[in-house]
Amino acid sequence: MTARPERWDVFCRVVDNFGDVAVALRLARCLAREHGKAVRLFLDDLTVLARLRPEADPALARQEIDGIAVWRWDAGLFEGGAVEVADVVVETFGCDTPEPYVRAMAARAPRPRWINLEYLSAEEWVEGSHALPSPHPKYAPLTRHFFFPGFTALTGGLLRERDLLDRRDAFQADRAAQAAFWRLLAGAAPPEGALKVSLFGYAGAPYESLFAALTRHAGPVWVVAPEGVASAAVAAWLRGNPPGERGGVQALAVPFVDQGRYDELLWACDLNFVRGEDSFVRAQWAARPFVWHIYPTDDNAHWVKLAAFLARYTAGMDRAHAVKVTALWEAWNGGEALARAWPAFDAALPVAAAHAEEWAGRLAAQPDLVTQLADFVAGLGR
Ligand code: TRH
Repeated sequence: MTARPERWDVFCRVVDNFGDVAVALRLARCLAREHGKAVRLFLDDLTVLARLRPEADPALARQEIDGIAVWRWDAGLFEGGAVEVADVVVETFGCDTPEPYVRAMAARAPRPRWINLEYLSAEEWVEGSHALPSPHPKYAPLTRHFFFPGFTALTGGLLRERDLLDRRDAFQADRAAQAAFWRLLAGAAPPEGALKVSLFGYAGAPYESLFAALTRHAGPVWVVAPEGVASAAVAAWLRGNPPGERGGVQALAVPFVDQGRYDELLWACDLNFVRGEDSFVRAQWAARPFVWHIYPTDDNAHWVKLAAFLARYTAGMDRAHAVKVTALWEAWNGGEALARAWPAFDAALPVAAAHAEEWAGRLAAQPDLVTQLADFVAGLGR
């Protein structure tokens, strides 16, 4: 008789945008595919899932996507103990496991192991907080452990599918695959030798100023912006010009692509503007230069996080290059004109490309987040 797979329940509430679902889905998928877990993903907004995985149907209360059971987290779903508690429970980003479910967890023997997956930050305090237990105030000894993604050996690491880097390398070495990718996405291939740029960011970044700066690049430029804030900025900048082109820059607004294709877009470009959490990590795995638009918070805490990441990312660079990268990232996040920061950054792109490869290689030497999480949970015993 074969043992039944360990059952994991992952909870996710959409705060805004795509990142919450993107991370929860990636985590659930790796647990199922790579670690043989039976995973249920409870999600309060399936419309976001359907953007990332068009096969998802927001009208369905339950469906299977990528080997995961996806359950719509409707009000009242957990009342009366209607949902059986799993062996391991993961709440993402402090989304609060529903009270009736927590009560059932406390009553279950053996008690489920309980994880809160936190947001990614490069700040130093993360190492001290990673894996700390927190007994539930009402249902002790039910204990939740805080699991922090991160960039160092003393954190939980980063989400990375087992085959990701092999698929990236194969794609980046295959010109025919890239040409087919561009044909499908844009209906044409970029001009030979073009600087290929993907664009994904929040409102407030200096898009206009970036486009103006790109017109000063020595050679053709090809900008691709999936539907959203960035594609609207492309449309605004192109208004009144021949379709798709202005000042030597070909700029394309394309549909929002699914999560798998978005990786290919990052792999196919020479420079990626990314944001939030998940696209930020994917850009690092793409091993290409990137610019991060951090999720802005009202208390300005994002500047501290940005500085923490920049400090780690630029630590291995020569000083002059670190200054160029920092200046451009700060201008992008501050909504300032890029005219001053761009030329030096642009000229240093070949150096940045070598650094991006080296950085990705360094991160890849660490175990991925889901492997670390599965090991950590196994170590908690039963
Ligand atoms: O969408 P984001 O801004 O998400 C978030 C949320 O704002 C969240 O509340 C916040 O806390 C978190 O960031 C830090 O950015 P993110 O995290 O990069 O998620 C975007 C996802 O969308 C990512 O998986 C890539 C994917 N994507 C596609 O699949 N296709 C596309 O065309 C694009 C542009 C992105």
